Amino acid sequence: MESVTSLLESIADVGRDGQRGGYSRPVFSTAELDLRGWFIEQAGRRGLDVETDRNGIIWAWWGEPQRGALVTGSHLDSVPGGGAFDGPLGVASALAAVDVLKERGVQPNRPLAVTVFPEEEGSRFGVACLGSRLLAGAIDPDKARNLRDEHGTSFADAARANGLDPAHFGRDDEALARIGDFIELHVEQGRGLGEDGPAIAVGSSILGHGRWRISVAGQGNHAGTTLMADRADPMVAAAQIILAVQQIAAKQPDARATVGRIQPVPGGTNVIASRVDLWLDARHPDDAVTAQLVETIHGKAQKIAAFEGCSVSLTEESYSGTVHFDPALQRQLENALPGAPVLATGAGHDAGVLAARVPSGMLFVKNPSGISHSPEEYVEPWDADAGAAALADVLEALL
Ligand code: HGY
Ligand code: MN
Ligand code: MN
Ligand code: MN
Repeated sequence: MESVTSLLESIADVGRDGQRGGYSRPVFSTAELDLRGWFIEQAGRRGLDVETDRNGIIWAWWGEPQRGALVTGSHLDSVPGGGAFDGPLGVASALAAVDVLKERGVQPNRPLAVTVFPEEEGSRFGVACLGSRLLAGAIDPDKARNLRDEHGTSFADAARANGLDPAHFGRDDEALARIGDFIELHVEQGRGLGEDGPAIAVGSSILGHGRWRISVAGQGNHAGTTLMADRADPMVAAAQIILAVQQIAAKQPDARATVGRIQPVPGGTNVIASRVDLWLDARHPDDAVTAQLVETIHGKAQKIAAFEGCSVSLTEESYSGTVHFDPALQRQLENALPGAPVLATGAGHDAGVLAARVPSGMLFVKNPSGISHSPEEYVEPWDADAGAAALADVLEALL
């Protein structure tokens, strides 16, 4: 088996982010396209037959594509300045697990496919798990086609420029029928395993999570000629709203709420902004609590905006309810990995989207600090190889 670490080292220079380190590999960027090429080449080396489906998902087949296959995979795109493991670890481990199965002389009783899903992070077009949502019919294809990146390029145009026909986007029952079971191996994001825990955990559920755009409108004006008493400054309102998000979520056990992105319009140093857009990411195990949390935040934002002479609007951009993985499949994973802890995750995954349509499960590999969506994300080489071996054990038990 080629070690997972050496597989990841072979892409270690692809899409490095100069600003904060880590990797920036947005979908259809040169970096992500290079990684797709790397995957296709690695799959070919293992004798897997590669095809890209109408939603841009790559499938690498061991055996004839047919209903009820065993499928494992993850994503290669990243958040801006993301870690080396979020996504690629699952893909590299699947390739290494194929090596192990072949070395063991395993003769699959059903086809096995390794998949790569596009735009899992939603970093370029704003909706996470876009590829798996299209496959599963979890997003209106028209909405997907018209998603735009920060330069105004639509997902349809970007996809078309990369050989896809956006007119064919959408739920693909034939492809879904091919997935008898789906397993995603992923770097752990959080400290469930911690520094001293075992290398591998089995996933149980994914917290419901969504993204909302909060737009604060004020009065654009001159920074030098507008007296402080005469201002309706949306940046001042936005700053208080961001603080309120933290204060409201901190009071709700198990809630997570983040404003990771803020965009003043026009964003000039000597300009009082006309508008400020901020994006809220809110999550909780109970969907009703998330809804309540967002409503409380919206109400507080309206009060803050009014006090600052501004107005505010909140628009939901995407929401995925809490997902519990298939219990029977989860038991099979636990049986194949005796003693592995069972963990819920606060991170969204393609496996979570697919869980609505096919039996899905996850494995997590220890990340000692738990830090993710950051250059400090890390997996020890021996844990990465333990992950691939565990995935191979699971696949062998299911093949
Ligand atoms: O945002 C998430 O939870 C995932 O990493 N896309
Ligand atoms: Mn991921
Ligand atoms: Mn991620
Ligand atoms: Mn994922």
